[in-house]
Amino acid sequence: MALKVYFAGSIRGGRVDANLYRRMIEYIQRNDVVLTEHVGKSNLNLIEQGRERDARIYDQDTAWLCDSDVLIGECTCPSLGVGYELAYAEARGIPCHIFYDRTKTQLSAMLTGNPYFHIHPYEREEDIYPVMDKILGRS
Ligand code: 6K6
Repeated sequence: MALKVYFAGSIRGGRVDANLYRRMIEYIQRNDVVLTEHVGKSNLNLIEQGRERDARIYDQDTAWLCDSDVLIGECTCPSLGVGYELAYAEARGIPCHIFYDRTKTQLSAMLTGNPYFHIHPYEREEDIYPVMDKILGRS
């Protein structure tokens, strides 16, 4: 059966890796369901539109998280929201896989120091996909 994947990536933390998120999401979507496809879209409205709109985002995202089988995060670009989602998922026992480009950043010790998280440093984008196959039970 198709897995429900919560893909986490920076939005207000910066969109420098948005195209990478899109490619990772498209790869997952070959066989599985991504609940958060919007994370890979270009032309996102990054402007704060008030707490009511943000409350709807929070409610929707936490509901999707609770419904997901696995969280896959791309964490090269630091994001408070992604950090929050990782802690939220951990508290609910949802498996969390974190990718980051080790040539570009060092991950927070609050992630690398927590044995709950599966950490996947990579140096080239093509290294991501075989690991993703294992996570998604494709190999
Ligand atoms: C509309 C269309 C696309 O984005 C929007 C509005 N903003 C958000 N919509 C949905 N989820 C969001 C939005 N802003 C942040 N998030 C969640 O937090 C995503 O699931 C990301 O994984 C994470 C990014 O957090 P920040 O702190 O980088 O914004």
